[in-house]
Amino acid sequence: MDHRRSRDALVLIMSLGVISVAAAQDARFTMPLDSGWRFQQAFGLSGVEAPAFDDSRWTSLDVPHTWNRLGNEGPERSPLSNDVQGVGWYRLHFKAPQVSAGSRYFLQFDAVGAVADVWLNGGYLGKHQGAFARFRFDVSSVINPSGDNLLVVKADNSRPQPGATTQDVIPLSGDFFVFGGIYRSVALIVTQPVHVDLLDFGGPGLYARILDIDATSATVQVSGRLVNDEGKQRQVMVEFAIEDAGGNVIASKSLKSSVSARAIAIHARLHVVHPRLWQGTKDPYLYRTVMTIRSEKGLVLDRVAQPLGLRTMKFDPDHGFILNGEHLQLNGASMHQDRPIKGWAISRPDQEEDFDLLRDLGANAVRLAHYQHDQYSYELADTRGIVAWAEIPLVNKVSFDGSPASAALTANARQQLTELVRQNFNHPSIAVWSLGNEIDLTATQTKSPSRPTALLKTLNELAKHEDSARATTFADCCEVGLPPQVGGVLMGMAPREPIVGMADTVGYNRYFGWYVGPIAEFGPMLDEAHSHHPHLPVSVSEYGAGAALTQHSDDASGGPINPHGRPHPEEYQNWYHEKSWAMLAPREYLWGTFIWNLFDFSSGSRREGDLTDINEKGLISYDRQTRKDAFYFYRANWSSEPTLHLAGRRYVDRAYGVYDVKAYSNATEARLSLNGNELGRVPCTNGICVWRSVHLSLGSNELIATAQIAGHAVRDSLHWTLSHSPATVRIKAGDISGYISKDGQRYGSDMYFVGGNAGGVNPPDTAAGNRLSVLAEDAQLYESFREGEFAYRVPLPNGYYRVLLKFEEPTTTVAGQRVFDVAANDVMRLEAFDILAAAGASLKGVDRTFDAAVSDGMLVLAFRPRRGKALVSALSITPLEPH
Ligand code: GCB
Repeated sequence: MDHRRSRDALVLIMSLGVISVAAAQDARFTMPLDSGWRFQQAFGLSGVEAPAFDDSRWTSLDVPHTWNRLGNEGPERSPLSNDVQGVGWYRLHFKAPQVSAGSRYFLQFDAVGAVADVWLNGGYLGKHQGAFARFRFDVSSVINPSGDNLLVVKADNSRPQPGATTQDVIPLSGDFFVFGGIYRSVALIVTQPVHVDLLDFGGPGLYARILDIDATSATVQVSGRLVNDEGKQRQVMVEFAIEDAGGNVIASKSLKSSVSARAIAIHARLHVVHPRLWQGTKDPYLYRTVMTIRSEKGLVLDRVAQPLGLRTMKFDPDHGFILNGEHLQLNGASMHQDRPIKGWAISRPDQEEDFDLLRDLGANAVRLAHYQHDQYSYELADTRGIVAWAEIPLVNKVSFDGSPASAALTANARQQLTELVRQNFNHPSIAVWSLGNEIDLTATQTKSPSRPTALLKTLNELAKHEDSARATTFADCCEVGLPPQVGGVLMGMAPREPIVGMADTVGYNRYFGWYVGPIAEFGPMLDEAHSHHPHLPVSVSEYGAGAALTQHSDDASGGPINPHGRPHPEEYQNWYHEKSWAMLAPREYLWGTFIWNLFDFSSGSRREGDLTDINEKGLISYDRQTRKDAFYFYRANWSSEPTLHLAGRRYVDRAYGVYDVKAYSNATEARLSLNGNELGRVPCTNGICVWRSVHLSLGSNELIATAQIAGHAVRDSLHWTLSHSPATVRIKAGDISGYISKDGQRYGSDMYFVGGNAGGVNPPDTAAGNRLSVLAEDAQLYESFREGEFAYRVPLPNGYYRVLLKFEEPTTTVAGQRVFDVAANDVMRLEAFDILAAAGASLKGVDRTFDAAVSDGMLVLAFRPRRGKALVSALSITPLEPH
């Protein structure tokens, strides 16, 4: 509590657990109800709300709490996991504070997942449907002001399906786990009979709209909702004030009011002279709007303060986001609200850490996905100058069968949108209200049509009605016209309703290079969408790729990735973001870009990378302990903090002896040394510095990068080991990961290739039961391949080598369709080779061996088609004499 408020505050004396009010004179106060709950996860209990119900054997705990636990332990689901979606009961006995007669009492829940039924002293208070918003009950007539009170909450996060308690509660689906329980705080708020409205969809009851700003003044329209619960007319004085960050009143207005009605709205216009603007991360300056209700005698009856940031935000279809009249490139990331073990029951320090990490990344925008986050997160966005995307959890679908949203679901979505807007109206950081995410998705994944437009239309109108000053948006998954593809499989296009253009702006969730389509199509797709809707401001609301901390690749472009499975080498995420950002950065028309995701997060349907129940597209691990390489790629591009990070640090035991070494840095140039030997200086472009063909030594290798950045000397180092002679090179062609053969030989992932395309006998996400296998002793060695016209340029010490090539014919059953030559350093070694003819059948392994001499440090193996495409599955190059 700060000095401004303390003079009006009640003094609470806590003794022996009884709270009494020493100076019961004025404003509201809040008594936390987070401690001392009893909990039981159970279906089918009855009579729990009755005071006589015996909960003595229930678990004692404090809230925030969730019974679910997901995604915290390694590749297998841990026995400690709890993914039960159902009912949990909470009971709390508490004593009300001693206050003056006639006081009003409100129970406040900051969020309960997902549907809450609440009883006080055996009386039913009501239901709240929706896992994310704050809600309150007026309990003045039910509370026992002097004795014991029993508060009972039934929390229900049943999986949404027809007939379920959650069937009309958004979200109906989503790639995140909806944790059950009282996962945010609970409080009792006590007010005088005349007070600022607390039952305005959980909102503060005080709302400030900026009508006009220029360099000399800002006009702010302040509206307060005043409630008189006394039952008789009351004369009061309402003061509206704007305070600067130092607590000085810089504008104010007092209005006399005679209140008889339950709730009336009172408005005033205030002027701020020479306003200091809220300027994003540059200067997130905050004023406060304060509403004070005084009695005729001048006593404070209630007081509410809200953040106020003076700024204008505009969206231009060609020039992106405009803050206070100036273009601002919004470099953003999305975040969920979960952590290992805690799930959604996160703390304020957790939220601060998340925002610290966002700022450390150099981001200036956040998408608080896919639902309303804790109030404190929006406050953090305000105070740190982060432009925020706020949204409701309308995700993936509006019904279970593809029909338009039901009346009940529409009502729930409207309620959740109203709560979002009212509760967060005053946060200057919020730029857009998002009406939903990928609600056109089901049409591409199933053949049922998606009919979201009626709901979108009503939500858009509602958002504009609630807040005419803010833009609306939504995150689109699949524009009509794009071939719907899932995991590389073309799906029948269901008749869909086009939704792009239904809100003021649009965000595209696009995963080129991951789920759908080649990465190079990302930029062109955006240009096409932009020219298709030339008047629509466009953002990229999601793009991202998975990265496992323990899975690695020698060259992330060497093989296809299975987006829905394992492995997900960390280096692929680096490659993906380097390529994606190169396309996004120059497109000035984009009003924002949001990486999916800043953190790994829990999702009950994922078995990917090296984890289970985790979506690992985060730039940072679920436990926030590890910033992945790609984090530093963005930091190098977005932050002015000196950044120098050697990539590939977790891939320690290396498959090959020669690599390009890469650092992410915002230096203009950087130096590298290997085991104390200087390797020279390279320029850093777009945040990337590369030292080509660095030869590792057998054993341990220490790489040290150094640079000067803005007068600071920076340094980063890592250790790689090479445990076999660099003269032995074994490559698994067309594979993004390495492989240990049945006879114990280590094959690195595909590397040193020039040209050709990676392929496999099975598309990467083929289900286990449908996989084709190759007839060979070590079938896996033959299942991937590189094909086309290509070469391998393998760096090797000079000498004589035996080259063993492994082949299989994946497609044709007719000899003569695929015929090619293989030359080693320009000497023809396999002439007019036909795999099918050599193997005698398709999908059958066949090997060829030849010797080759290396005299200038390089073995070039050229695969030249005569008919069809050349192909190879694996290469093993071993020295003929010891090295
Ligand atoms: C999306 C969804 C998001 C998912 C993400 C993914 O498009 O909007 O909720 O988590 O893709 O990782 O698949």
